[in-house]
Amino acid sequence: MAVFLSKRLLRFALFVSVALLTLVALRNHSSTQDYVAEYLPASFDFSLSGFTGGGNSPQQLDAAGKAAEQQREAAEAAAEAGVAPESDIVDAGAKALQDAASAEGTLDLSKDVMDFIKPSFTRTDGGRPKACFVTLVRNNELHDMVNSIRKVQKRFNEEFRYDWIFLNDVEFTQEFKDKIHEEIPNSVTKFGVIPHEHWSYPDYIDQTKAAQTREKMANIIYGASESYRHMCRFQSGFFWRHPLLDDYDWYWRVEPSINLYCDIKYDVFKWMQDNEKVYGFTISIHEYLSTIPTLWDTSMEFFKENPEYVAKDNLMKFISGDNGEHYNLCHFWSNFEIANLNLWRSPAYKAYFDALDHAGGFFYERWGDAPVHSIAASIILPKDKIHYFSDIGYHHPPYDNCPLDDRVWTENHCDCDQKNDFTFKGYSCGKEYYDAQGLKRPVNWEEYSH
Ligand SMILES: Nc1nc2c(ncn2[C@@H]2O[C@H](COP(=O)(O)OP(=O)(O)OP(=O)(O)O)[C@@H](O)[C@H]2O)c(=O)[nH]1
Ligand SMILES: [Mg+2]
Repeated sequence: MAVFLSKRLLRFALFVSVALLTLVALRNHSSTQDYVAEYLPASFDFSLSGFTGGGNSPQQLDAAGKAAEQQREAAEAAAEAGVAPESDIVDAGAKALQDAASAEGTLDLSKDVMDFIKPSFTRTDGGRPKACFVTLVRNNELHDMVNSIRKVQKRFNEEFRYDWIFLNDVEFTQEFKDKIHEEIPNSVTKFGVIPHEHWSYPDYIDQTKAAQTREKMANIIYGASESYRHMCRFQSGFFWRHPLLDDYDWYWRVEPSINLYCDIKYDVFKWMQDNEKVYGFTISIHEYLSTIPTLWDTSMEFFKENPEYVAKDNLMKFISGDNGEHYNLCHFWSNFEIANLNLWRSPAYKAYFDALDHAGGFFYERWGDAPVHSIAASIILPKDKIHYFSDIGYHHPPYDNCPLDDRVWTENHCDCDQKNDFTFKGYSCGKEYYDAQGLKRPVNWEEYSH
């Protein structure tokens, strides 16, 4: 009789636990979806986004279900032995489902990229940002590199004295290092070789297919180049993982053959830090579609599957004119970046890069680091974290950013021609940027649009 009763009790407990588990799953489903819905463009198709339950992919749900099942079995055995009250069986099942889901990180909706970056806004050692210049460069670009360094030193760094990091896929020559030391004797300089796995094919890439792509793309700029693809992949997914950058939170990317046209009289890193900005640029431009045919769809697929990475109030409008349906090809020109390294170190960006890398477009197409950085920053950051440095006169062949504000131009001794400013010209994305940020265009912008 006692055995009969306890079996009935157990069946009842199991029934209650299954009912409660279903309720938990359903509740998570609607609340998660509601939470992310406001952060995503309306055109995001939730039916494709892995929202089959609690924001989990089917595999993750399976894992959660299996874990819950195991816990339930254990609880059932314990109950049979007369050690666990019925309520514990229910709690154990529900908890197992939640534990398994949050172990996958899918229910952790606080995985905001800003939580990851914020600690680097509050420096305790006198407020000086942990910042450096970072330059990827070849030995044979020494001359053009020295020209860039001279400009940056003269216009900014003689006063602020931030470190310079130089990276290369091969060892720097002694001549290269000596010349750099000579140019910047008062700055810390560090020279690093890139680890082989950051500049080579991962095992999931079909190298024959990659070689065929290079042949097919021979008539596209850098389409036939293998090293250019390694460079773009490195700038997208690895420069910030180089051990020499571990000591820093902020970087300014500098390339050979660039120019700074105006004095920069304030500490731009400190400005970024104090104003809690994350990504700063000077020039924006449209990408060649033929280099990135599947980048947008691959990216959207990732964000649909991982909607918790989509920032509230993001800058989607800058990169898409139809709320995420299509890419408008706009991107920040990444040869200049002043940004927070923790953006790239964040779980959100790392997962995004990983998805892109596995999709293979760095090699099977010719994905550039500029659209990759830009799509990520525009989606995973709140838009007020992105800053356009209209006051920094900058040149990377063939385009200029030249301050249109006469006061800024004069006070900072600029030597560029405002007529050459690229911001509002046809192929630029300045208009898209101003509109997406809700910024008022300069009064005289039309004068400089042709
Ligand atoms: N060490 C090394 N650096 C490279 C290699 N290819 C490119 N770089 C560097 O990577 C950065 C980007 O390369 P660029 O050739 O300037 O690419 P880009 O800016 O898209 O093209 P350009 O319009 O030609 O300047 C520059 O700082 C280059 O010096 C390479 O094979 N090895
Ligand atoms: Mg360049």
